[in-house]
Amino acid sequence: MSTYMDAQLFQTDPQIAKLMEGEYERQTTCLMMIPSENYASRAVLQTMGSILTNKYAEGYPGERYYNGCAFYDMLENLAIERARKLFKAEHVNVQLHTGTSANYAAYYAFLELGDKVMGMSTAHGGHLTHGKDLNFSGRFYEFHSYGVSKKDERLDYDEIRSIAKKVKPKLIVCGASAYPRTVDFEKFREIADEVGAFLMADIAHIVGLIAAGLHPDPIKVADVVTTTTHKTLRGPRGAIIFCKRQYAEKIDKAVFPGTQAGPLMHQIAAKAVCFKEAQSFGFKEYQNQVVKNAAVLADGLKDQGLRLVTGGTDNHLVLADVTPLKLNGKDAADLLEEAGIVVNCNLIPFDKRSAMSPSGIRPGTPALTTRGMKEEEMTQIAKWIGEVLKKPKKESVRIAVRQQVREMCEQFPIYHDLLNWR
Ligand code: DSN
Repeated sequence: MSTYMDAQLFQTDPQIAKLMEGEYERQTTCLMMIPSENYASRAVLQTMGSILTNKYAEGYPGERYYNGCAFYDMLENLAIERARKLFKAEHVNVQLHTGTSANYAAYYAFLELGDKVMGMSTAHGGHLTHGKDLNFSGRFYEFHSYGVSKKDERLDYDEIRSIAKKVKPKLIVCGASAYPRTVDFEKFREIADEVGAFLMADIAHIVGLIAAGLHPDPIKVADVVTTTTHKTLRGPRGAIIFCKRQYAEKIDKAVFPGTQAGPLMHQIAAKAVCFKEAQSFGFKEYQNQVVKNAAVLADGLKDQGLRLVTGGTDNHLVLADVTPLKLNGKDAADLLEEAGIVVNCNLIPFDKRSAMSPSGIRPGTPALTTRGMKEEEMTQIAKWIGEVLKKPKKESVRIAVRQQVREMCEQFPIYHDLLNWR
């Protein structure tokens, strides 16, 4: 079997091949610092770009609605067993297409339309599916948001408890997309128990840290846990759901036929590969380095005059307020991209600016750490970020940093033997 980037595509569709070549160049010569992104392994890429995409397999192993699924049954069972072992979970469903599909299916299993739910406000770091009015979650259910405290920008569990007592939700969702601190899942469990609510944890961002034992684990604490597989876990794009055994049937039915039909079996096989990689030598060291790198990056950005939300980080990302440098997050992210440093702009808690032009940026370390970068590189990158943001009118600074970024990337090659079509 060939690698996924071979000469055939160039012959069949040179337009797409050229675009892919451009993206390959971008991924290999830029610093990818969006904390939800990573570089999947060659084995994962190869599995995704394989003949496993060719077949339908609606249903579950041993109970398919299509014939010819013997190999698919075996590979889905392998994915399930590996995920259960890695996370010591009672039940796992590996068919979810995305994090949003996973949250949709979890709500479908535990809620009726219009039920009351609590989730973290997107303005404070929650995900769209945690009740945003523009998302299905905010339209189908009566979401009540909680956020972080104004004092220290951390989750305020007393405040969450008092909202829960007032609202009496059927389900509380914990977990976030832009929260740099440890989440106390036990505390959320206590609150959920006090008000008789189910507890759902969305661990998409921190799942790799959890698998490596670097962040408290909600799998035995929450009733249901959702995660993507492509962020810190470094697998294919996709998602999975864990739940207690007593909810297994409810969750499986909510996934199929409740909210999805044909599973993406090439993605499920690639998830199995990723779970194997996560149990292999080097995975814990990788996650440990992701966290160390984020801490050094945070210190470096502080030294450059950025204000860090919560003052630092416990995980893989930093949420930094760029307004002390008289910039907004969107302009900052655009300037950095010109210099080859790719981050996303982000709202910060109590932001006075809009989501399209917020006050913050959200750099993270998972992808850089996959390239083998360590503390020394993080210190240098923080300096470059400072140089670019402090001189927004100087294109020459961005050009000079771009060149140095290229040179650093050359020292930490990634996918250097994948481009195989010339
Ligand atoms: N869009 C993802 C992120 O960047 O955090 C969450 O789904």
